[in-house]
Amino acid sequence: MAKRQLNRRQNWRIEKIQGERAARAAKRESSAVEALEGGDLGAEQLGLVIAHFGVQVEVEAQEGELKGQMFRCHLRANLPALVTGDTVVWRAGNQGIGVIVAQLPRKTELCRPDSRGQLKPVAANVDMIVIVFAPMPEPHANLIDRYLVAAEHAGIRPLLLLNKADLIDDQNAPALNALLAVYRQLGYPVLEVSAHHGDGMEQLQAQLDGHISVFVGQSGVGKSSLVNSLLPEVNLRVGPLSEVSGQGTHTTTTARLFHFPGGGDLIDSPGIREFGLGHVSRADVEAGFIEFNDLIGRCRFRDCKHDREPGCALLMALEDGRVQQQRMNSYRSIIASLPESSY
Ligand SMILES: Nc1nc2c(ncn2[C@@H]2O[C@H](COP(=O)(O)OP(=O)(O)OP(=O)(O)O)[C@@H](O)[C@H]2O)c(=O)[nH]1
Ligand SMILES: [Mg+2]
Ligand SMILES: [Zn+2]
Repeated sequence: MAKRQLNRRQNWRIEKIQGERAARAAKRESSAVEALEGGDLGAEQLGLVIAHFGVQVEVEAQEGELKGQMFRCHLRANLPALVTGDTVVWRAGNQGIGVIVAQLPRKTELCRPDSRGQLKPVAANVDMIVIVFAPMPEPHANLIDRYLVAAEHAGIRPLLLLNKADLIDDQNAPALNALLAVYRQLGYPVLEVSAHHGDGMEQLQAQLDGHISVFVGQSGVGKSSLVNSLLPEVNLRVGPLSEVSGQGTHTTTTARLFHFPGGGDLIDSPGIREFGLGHVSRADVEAGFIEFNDLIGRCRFRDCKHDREPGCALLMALEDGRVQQQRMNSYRSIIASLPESSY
């Protein structure tokens, strides 16, 4: 008990210190904005958020004389958190630093919960989510399925991309082929490429042309390497896998948007360790498993948990192969990880 109280007191202190620090930063920020607004600010104009750095964002001018140029901007205090891909109204300041005045409504929003389980948008206005995986680090079907649920939930088209095809060998091929077969059978588009050797990169470019896409996936699967291969002038930092764990080393720390010369945009995002789905309900998860669409609502019991109930439409479909075992396992693990209130 004493220990728990101590922990609570420690937590309280940590939260207090963090709160004070955030308040000081906000105060500094608002006086910076006030100073700017007191000076000569340019006319309101449209901008695109290219990247986010703590309390500032990098904005690309979308119209007028400044079109295509980049500006660091402060945020007015009343604005919601902005993310890469947001369109904004901003005003240029005198020392190359501007002010964001408003955020335009998002067409789409890809979210994931942060380490405290709070919902955070990762990218705005994308129309394609490219789920990248590789032979190394070893792919997790469950993570891919979580991204698919998030994509279906957000109404964003997914593309499954196996990178590092040059690392496919006799050892890992059977498992990789089985994994790809699961998604091909569901009708999801699947591509195999190698950022290093260039195989499949033209097909990938053809899929990306004219779209606003975001690369997501585990750290170390080669998202930034793919951007470098598609846009050689970009030259992003890439990092080796850890020799100890074989996992990625979290090289990219902030999402960033790039334009394709022929039209379309691409957002590189930081890799993740795990992807919770705290913000979706059981019904959302079921809707995210597209092969369940014809089955949901056909179980004998209305509140069927598709566990071992008699007359369960999902279990029958599992039996005769219309639902694949691997997907059923993912479904169960995702449901088990949801907060109890969403059951
Ligand atoms: N063999 C091989 N290695 C690759 C390929 N693409 C990337 N890599 C290597 O994989 C490692 C990770 O690449 P990154 O591009 O940094 O991976 P990332 O997904 O951006 O990682 P985070 O930024 O941490 O999320 C680097 O050592 C790359 O050289 C590929 O096609 N083949
Ligand atoms: Mg990266
Ligand atoms: Zn059922």
